[in-house]
Amino acid sequence: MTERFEFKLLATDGKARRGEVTMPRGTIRTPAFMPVGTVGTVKAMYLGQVRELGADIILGNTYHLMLRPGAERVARLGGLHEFIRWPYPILTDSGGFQVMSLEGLRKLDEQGVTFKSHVDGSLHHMSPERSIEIQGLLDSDIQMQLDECVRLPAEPKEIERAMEMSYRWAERCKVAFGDQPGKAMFGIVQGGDIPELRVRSAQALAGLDLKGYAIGGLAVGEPQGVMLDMIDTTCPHLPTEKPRYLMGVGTPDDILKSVAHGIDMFDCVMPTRSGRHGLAFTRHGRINIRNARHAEDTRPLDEQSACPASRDYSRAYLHHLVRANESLGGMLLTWNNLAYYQELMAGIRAAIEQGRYADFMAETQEAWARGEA
Ligand code: PRF
Repeated sequence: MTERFEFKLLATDGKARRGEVTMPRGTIRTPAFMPVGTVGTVKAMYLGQVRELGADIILGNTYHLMLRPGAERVARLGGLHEFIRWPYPILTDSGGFQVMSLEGLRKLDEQGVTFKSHVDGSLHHMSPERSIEIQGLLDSDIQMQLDECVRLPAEPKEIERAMEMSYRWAERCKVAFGDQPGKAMFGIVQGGDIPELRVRSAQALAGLDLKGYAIGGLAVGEPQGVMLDMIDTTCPHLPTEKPRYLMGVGTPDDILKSVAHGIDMFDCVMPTRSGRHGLAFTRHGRINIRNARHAEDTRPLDEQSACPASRDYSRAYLHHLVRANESLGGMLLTWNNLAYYQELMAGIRAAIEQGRYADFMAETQEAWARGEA
């Protein structure tokens, strides 16, 4: 296994890229989907299953883990990988986005973010340096800079202020991270829905020569077309030879299209969270299993799937479990959804290798639209 964090482009097809991140804890095949494990668990899944489905990396959250069980405690327990029994790469988000997403008292200025814990109401401060320190205590393999994500729509002045401060925080995070050859710290492009700000953010961050770049501040209320336009505006100003991560995206359709615009990495709570709420993603589109029309449907979600959750249980049973609020309902739907997301990513990677990404996209979208029954 390699000692250094490295990214190799293996193939391209239009703007779509097939690549590989290698690092001491493992290889990440890109385009990659990272299941979200906010508090040290991919909810309702055994990590062994998550691995078997094809996940090369999972995501953890600085904000949640610093509050409970605490970063220093995780470090004393041997680090996050040992604690949760996932020996493969982990990416951690820096915390600012989660603080701002949660209700309650929070304040953000040049120093960082001050917030009240959702666990016990205690007051906390997180600077860019402390965010990196926490991510280090967790022993995270890919650490994210602290940034400020502005919800859209927003005033241009506000978007500009947040983007510029995020850049200054990137500089501070880079210094705090220092030189760690086997790990990476990614910068995060901000700039809302304003092309000129996106370009400035990307160019400035590219100048820091970081090991990877995320595009943040998207999928926060704007139409999908605006998101894809912002990706198109941003990517030409990021170094070709570094991975590009679109944060918090998205639906299978968002992913399919964003890959076509040059994105390499994704994370989203969609397959896990909506699974727990009764929404199944399949090759034939979405199925809301709570719907009464499934009550006596003996067909599985997808009889051709290799995943037992998709293949072996009737829709009627899944409907019953979800309606009865049984944990197994959320477990089986999450399993189905993560299986589908990873199958989609494998299909995407194969199609780019074969130079048939446009056809793959069209076929995949047709199958979703056709549905069945
Ligand atoms: N910044 C950070 N995490 C994020 C986002 C961001 O802009 C988003 C936006 N979609 C999701 N997660 N740090």
